[in-house]
Amino acid sequence: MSDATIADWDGDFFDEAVLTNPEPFYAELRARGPLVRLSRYDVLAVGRYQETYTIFSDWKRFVSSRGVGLTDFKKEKPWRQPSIVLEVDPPEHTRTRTVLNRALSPGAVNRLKDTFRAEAEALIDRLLEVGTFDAVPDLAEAFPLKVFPDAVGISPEGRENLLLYGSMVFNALGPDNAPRRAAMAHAPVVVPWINQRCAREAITADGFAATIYQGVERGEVNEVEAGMLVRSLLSAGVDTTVTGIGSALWCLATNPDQYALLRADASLVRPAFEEVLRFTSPVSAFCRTANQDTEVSGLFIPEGSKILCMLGAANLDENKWPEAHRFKVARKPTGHLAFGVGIHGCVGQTVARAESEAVLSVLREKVATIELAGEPVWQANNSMHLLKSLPIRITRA
Ligand code: OVM
Repeated sequence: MSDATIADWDGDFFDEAVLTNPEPFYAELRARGPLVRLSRYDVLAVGRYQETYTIFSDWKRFVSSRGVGLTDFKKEKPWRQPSIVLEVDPPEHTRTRTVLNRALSPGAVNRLKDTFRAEAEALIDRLLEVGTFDAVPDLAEAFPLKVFPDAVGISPEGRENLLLYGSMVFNALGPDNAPRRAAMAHAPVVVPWINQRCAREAITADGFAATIYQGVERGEVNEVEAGMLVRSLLSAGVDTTVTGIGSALWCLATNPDQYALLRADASLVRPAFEEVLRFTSPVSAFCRTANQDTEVSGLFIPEGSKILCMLGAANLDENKWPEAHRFKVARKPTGHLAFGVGIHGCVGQTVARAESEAVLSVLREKVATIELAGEPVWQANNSMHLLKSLPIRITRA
């Protein structure tokens, strides 16, 4: 084994100016080598495609059970009871993942497509009447906040808590900075609300949550675990899709030639969304923890090292993606890491695609032009690259 030492860098990913504009950080990270040590946080960081792929897919050496944020669950108490699917390794992971795989299966998601489409039509018809609006609250948040909790099977009231909870979950992966503290301030109200929504008596008879609870009858999970898996859906399914849809609108508003291509060819809806994911990486970074002394690309990684895996940087690596910094709806970026890779790869990606494809399909049919009506504003978040505000103007086709 080679034991070359990983060089230090004092770059600060969790600075609010970097979180809202991460590209320069990503570029410097890739330029500095396969791995760097971020001295401020005493974590390793990886941002080239190949090594990010290697570390993210190797669940034996680089575990999730010690947490996927900066906190090492072996040394510090997590802010909430760990997720029983995200923050575990096989064999525990295999059992819970099976239950989620079934609940979010292609068949289950296919049955929702007509509803997603009808909701997208109703929403975009209303927005065409208005013309100029903020695409973050009025579209990117409005659409998932309607269709996703309906699909899970949770009651309509209090849904604004879902965004507040998502903000806690994703900011909690970072250090104790201002975005994390602002999000956590809502915990006393939001955490009990979420936990109540996950209970068997609170869910509807026909959603993803009901399928998860069928895992109890099948002897795969107990009732407490089923509630925890519903919590996973509510943790991971809202902010991510809000960000994906918002970033799609941002990409199209700022690349009118690419929107014209999409308008001309319905078969580009799916690849266009994959390119949005590659180009913007809604989840910017998750950690893994080295569970043994090991090496990657000839560099020594001591046991216990946290490794910040910069999916956003890997998705912009010029060595993997020619013209990586251009948004091209026809690129078909197979192998992008926006959904992760390996056993922990996004279990809800079929739902995410169905939601975004409903929105993009209706958009390309009904909307002739999308343009900025003001400056886009990004929201500092410790593990997501998301918009706070996107003023746009749309015209009818
Ligand atoms: C969870 C979960 C799963 C994926 C992502 C996520 C950090 C949470 O199981 O709670 O966001």
